Amino acid sequence: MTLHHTLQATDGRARAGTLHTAHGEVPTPVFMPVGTAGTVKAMTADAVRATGARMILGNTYHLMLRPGAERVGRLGGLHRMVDWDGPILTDSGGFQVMSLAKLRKMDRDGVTFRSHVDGSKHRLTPERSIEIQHLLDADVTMCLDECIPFPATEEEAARAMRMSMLWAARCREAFVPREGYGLFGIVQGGVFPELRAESVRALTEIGFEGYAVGGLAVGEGQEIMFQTLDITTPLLPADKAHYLMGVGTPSDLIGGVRRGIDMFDCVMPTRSGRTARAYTSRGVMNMRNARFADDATTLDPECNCPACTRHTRAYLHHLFRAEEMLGPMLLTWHNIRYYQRLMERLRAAILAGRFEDEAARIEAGWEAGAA
Ligand code: PRF
Ligand code: ZN
Repeated sequence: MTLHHTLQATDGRARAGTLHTAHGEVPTPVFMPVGTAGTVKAMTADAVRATGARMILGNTYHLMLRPGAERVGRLGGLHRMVDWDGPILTDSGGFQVMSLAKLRKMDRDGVTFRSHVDGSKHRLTPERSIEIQHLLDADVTMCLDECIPFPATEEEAARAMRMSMLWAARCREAFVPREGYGLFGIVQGGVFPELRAESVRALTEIGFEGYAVGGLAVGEGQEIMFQTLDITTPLLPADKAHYLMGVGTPSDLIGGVRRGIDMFDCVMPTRSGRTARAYTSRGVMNMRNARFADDATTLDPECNCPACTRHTRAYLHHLFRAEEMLGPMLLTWHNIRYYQRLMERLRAAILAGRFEDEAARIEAGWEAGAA
């Protein structure tokens, strides 16, 4: 059987399920730490596992440029190269080309661009993106799509969405099915309800092992993102996994789960960890802040990560002020653990039929900390 998703419980539109993959089962809702270039930055694979993370994300764009997809294939695939025996989802490259590459030239067949690393010229087509993701040995392969910036006109959103749907059909053709592996389609269409509905119809007609909502968290703000989810997730096949790409803050994750999302990825916990921002049960804290210099208390008393169980806020503050590597390492560990625990709590609450109670309890903690 190909990769698939089963449901254990629903509470409102929130869902608790399991993603069944070639590299094991993943309880959902799930947050996938981002391992862009073959590493979750500042973390060993053992450390990532110790946070409770069960699935990570890798990037076609970065890995095709360095060390090269064929080379990763020769090294036995991404799991072997990074020592991650759990499932891996890879993004298709289109989004990263648009945000990182230089001199991009998009045509109906694909996109040509220059590497942000060394300026060398490369081309991604739907077929090449799928081939690269096969070489990486991704459990979940993503279709090549075009994510437009916000704001965009309805004409521009329609053009990009329809081209992405043609590319999705070519990705489906190019994808070689294997036991436990799957291909996800990506819904586009900006903030326009009719375009989102047309995109879902096009993708479900082709048929995928899972469905992602793309084109959100690109500057539209949380309210418009939630409104777009409200009109999109109810249209997705209920028996397939729903993945919200590149999202988000803890508040975004609660709102996404509430609206029927099963999977998330975001650089936020890792990137924030490297810049001294800690997500805690009492809200966000910047560990560089002078008020932590003599603070001998625990970063987050509700957390069981090494930063919280073995160190003080004052020590974390010192590490960042002294620009020691251990600062980013400990805070990345903490932030990923925080995101994992958030997902664990939401899943348990859905199974118990008290999702809204738990969401309110978590949000009350952030507000108490802000006061
Ligand atoms: N498409 C792809 N990857 C993505 C996005 C998208 O729309 C987003 C949007 N938030 C993040 N990553 N392929
Ligand atoms: Zn912690």
